[in-house]
Amino acid sequence: MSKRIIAHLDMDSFFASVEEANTPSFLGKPIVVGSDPDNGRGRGVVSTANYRAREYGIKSALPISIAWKLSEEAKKQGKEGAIFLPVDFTLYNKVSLNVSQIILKYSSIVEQASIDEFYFDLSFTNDFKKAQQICENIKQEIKEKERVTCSIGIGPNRLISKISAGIKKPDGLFIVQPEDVKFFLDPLPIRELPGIGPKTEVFLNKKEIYKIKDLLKYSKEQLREMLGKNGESIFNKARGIDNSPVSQFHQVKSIGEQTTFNKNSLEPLFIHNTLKKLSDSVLENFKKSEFSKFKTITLTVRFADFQTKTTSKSFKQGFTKENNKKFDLEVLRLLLPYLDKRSNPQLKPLRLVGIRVDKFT
Ligand code: TTP
Ligand code: MG
Repeated sequence: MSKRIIAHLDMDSFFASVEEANTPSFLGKPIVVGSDPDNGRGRGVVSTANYRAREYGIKSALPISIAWKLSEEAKKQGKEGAIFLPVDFTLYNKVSLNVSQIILKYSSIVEQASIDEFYFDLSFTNDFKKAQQICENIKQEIKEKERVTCSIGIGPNRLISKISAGIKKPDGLFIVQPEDVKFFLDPLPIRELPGIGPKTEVFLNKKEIYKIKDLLKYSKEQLREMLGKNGESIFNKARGIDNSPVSQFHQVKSIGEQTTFNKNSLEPLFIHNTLKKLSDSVLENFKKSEFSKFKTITLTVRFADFQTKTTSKSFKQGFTKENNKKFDLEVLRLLLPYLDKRSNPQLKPLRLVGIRVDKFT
């Protein structure tokens, strides 16, 4: 078997970064996404904070009231107070989907592991240098299109790629070659191993096991005795062994692209040309997929004032990979009402258009 090359991509301070990218006035500000702080009386927790807000000690799972206090203290020191925002899953899901589409252009085997994490298989490159170049391209494209950063780890299996993705956050790229796995893992705290949570960590610390190399002194049987079923898997992980494949089980359910104009516009020719480029690219991606037809087209427009509208239309017969003309025509039909008073009564200029296809067969 030729060597495996697996990458893991994790978005940086995902919810907060997306919020920051979506509202120009938030740019560069400390941002906290989570429950309502209610002037310090709020009862929920922080979902995430961007890296600026993390400088104040604000992070995921911290009570929102404490986050509020930390922000107030920062203000007293003359620093900028944090912007507190509620969770907007629809928005984050959309970006997550866009990110998956970008990765799919570079690898056909992509597994979504959570809203902001993806594994993808780059074994076809048969070369870590080439895999690195691909990952740099992916990072660049995400930055350009979604205006957010991510961190990627590359390794000989999922385990190593996942751990290495966290090494250089934010906006990092870290590569662990097969011959460096031991050198990489040995000094890391045991908590870095997926499967060792806070309780197991405390339990193992009591046995003087702190670093991954400390685990190497124990046999499979001893670890099984200490940790039950999980012990055997920890034995393998401590040695960097992980043969699990990247599974496409979590399949991409739709293909779409969107773009924000450099300048707001209601110029029919410009908007149509922009949309045509997007729909060409969507169709290109669809042609690369294993599906034969899609049945639904969704158009998204965002007005200058950020109001966002979508129109979906389903077609019984669906579109095949050859239906280019018909597809273009239907996209245009969805767009036209937004260019006049039918769906845009105040004739507001647009700032973004997007096109998405789904309901695959
Ligand atoms: P993470 O990838 O764990 O965190 P993150 O992307 O915010 O930051 P990092 O740069 O360290 O990767 O989680 C992804 C998203 O999941 C996060 O943006 C918000 C959500 N989340 C919660 O809602 N609660 C939590 O406790 C955690 C950890 C994450
Ligand atoms: Mg993340």
